[in-house]
Amino acid sequence: MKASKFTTSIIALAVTAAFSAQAADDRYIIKVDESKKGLVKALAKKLGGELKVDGKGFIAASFAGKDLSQVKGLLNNPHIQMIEEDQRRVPLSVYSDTAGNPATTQLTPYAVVQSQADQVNFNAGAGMKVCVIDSGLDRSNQDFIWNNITGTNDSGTGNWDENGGPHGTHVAGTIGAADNGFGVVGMAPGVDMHIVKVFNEAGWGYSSDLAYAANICSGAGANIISMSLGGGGANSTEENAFKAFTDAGGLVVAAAGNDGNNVRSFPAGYSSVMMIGANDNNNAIADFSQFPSCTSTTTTGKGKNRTTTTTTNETICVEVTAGGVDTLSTYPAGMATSASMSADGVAFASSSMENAGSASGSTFYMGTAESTNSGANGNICLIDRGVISFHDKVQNCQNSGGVGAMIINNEAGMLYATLGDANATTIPAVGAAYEDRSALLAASSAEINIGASDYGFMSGTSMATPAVSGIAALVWSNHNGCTGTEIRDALKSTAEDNGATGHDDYFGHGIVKAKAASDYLTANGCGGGVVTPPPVEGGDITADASGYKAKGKNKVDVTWSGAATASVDIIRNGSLRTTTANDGAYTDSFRTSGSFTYKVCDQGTSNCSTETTVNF
Ligand SMILES: [Ca+2]
Ligand SMILES: [Ca+2]
Ligand SMILES: [Ca+2]
Repeated sequence: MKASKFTTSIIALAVTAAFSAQAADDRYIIKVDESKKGLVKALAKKLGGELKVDGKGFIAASFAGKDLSQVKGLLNNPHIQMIEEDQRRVPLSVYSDTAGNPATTQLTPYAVVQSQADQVNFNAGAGMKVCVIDSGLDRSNQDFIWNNITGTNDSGTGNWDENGGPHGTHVAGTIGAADNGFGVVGMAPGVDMHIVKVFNEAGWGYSSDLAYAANICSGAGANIISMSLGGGGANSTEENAFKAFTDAGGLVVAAAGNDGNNVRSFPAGYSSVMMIGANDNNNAIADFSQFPSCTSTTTTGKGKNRTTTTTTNETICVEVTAGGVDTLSTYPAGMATSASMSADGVAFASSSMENAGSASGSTFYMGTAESTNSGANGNICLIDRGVISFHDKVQNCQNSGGVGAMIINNEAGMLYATLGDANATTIPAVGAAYEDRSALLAASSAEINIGASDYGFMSGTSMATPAVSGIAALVWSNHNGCTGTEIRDALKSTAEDNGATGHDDYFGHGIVKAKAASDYLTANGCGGGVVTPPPVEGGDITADASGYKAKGKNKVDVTWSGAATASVDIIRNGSLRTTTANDGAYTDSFRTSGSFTYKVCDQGTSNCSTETTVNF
């Protein structure tokens, strides 16, 4: 079997506009000559406008009850360049990463919030250990509690703590990056990990490598095996290795694959291994996430006796999903490129376009930057997307003396772009989200940085898999009397249904939720849905119920003694049927058939008789 790693370069943000285009709150943007802005502000105020935003070269104001043409009519002034509706924008992403520079600030990847990992405390004393079978974890990254991490060298792939590409380091960070004020935070921060390096840059491994690795994980005392890898074709040696680990109480988690088709990958396809799909930050399935069928067919007998049986088995398809599109995590030091920016000292999300470096200064709004403008000299250019190429915009900023460029999207979401192959510019340039436009234009200073980073983005079911492994460790650390299979069942029972209603091939049970799973185990015990009812308190009340038919109706005579209150509650099938005088007898009457369980309780208390069942 070829085991190819499951990283995809597809940055497929299918963010179709989901915001309203209607004019909102009678708000308008008025573009003005900056030098005459005070005059226009005074005019707007005089005409009943209420100033909302005082930006560079524009203001935003509300005019109660006025439509666009009325406002244009009111504000007929030569210093006004343009008036347009101030559209209401809402955040498109249900979840997003926190913004900032990970070298100095700890960022929370969106999947942490989406999966409720931030709502459960990791219990470091529980001794959870996750075994990561991947391309090594590079010791150069500082965002790990290295004392808690061990590994196994492999003669074929080299030292486990030297990266064979960034994949394994990224995966490990999603599981257990430390909660320490910088970098990122993992699902189970600081969890013990054992690293088995089965890949190097070439990205190859074999079934036998994985079977061997499973034994190493077992020997290292791991509770969980996390494999962001897979390939086609089952192999009995490999399957037996993971089944043995599971049978011994462990949990094995593996990626569904990134080909966006219904092919079943292995080891995820084995019943003993939990298959993980990837969703994005809008709770949508990743377009690359594989979705094998949950049905399998087996043929028995020969000739006329040949029978084909189709069985449904949810352990051979995707069981749950977690965030795996544009996942921010750890890289070997300096191997990632990242951008960070701030405006008036506040961090904003940004994307790296081109030209490593740092720049800071006053902001200068260049519109769409179709020509040079001496006002940009020494400043950070704020530029709207549109009309000319990104490269030419940055070139015009630079030729104007600008020290850095920020290009703001003209449609919803973050602007991800480059300056092209023939880049002749040298100043750092970043993309910015449309949603931040007003705030950015209102800022008077900005700072942008593009550089080699220890943190970067990857997409793939490879990124969703360690998210689930880490969440399993997090939940399990609070319920460490459970088995891996019980943790697996709890994660499935409490996953948030998405996509087609109910269990489906893409999401399985849905997006994992750590808090819900932990609460579920607290409420139900490790066995989950098998609820052991509390012993029925007989108290002093004894009761009986007998059913009969009369005039086409079902009748039940309930009789009791020993109740202490003036009235008693008659409980039928767990719900209050009536409260009646404590006179020892009540007759219930109804037409529906079925099974009816009665008990009698002191009014408003849980002091009840035992239950008696009557069937019609
Ligand atoms: Ca950290
Ligand atoms: Ca499976
Ligand atoms: Ca579903």
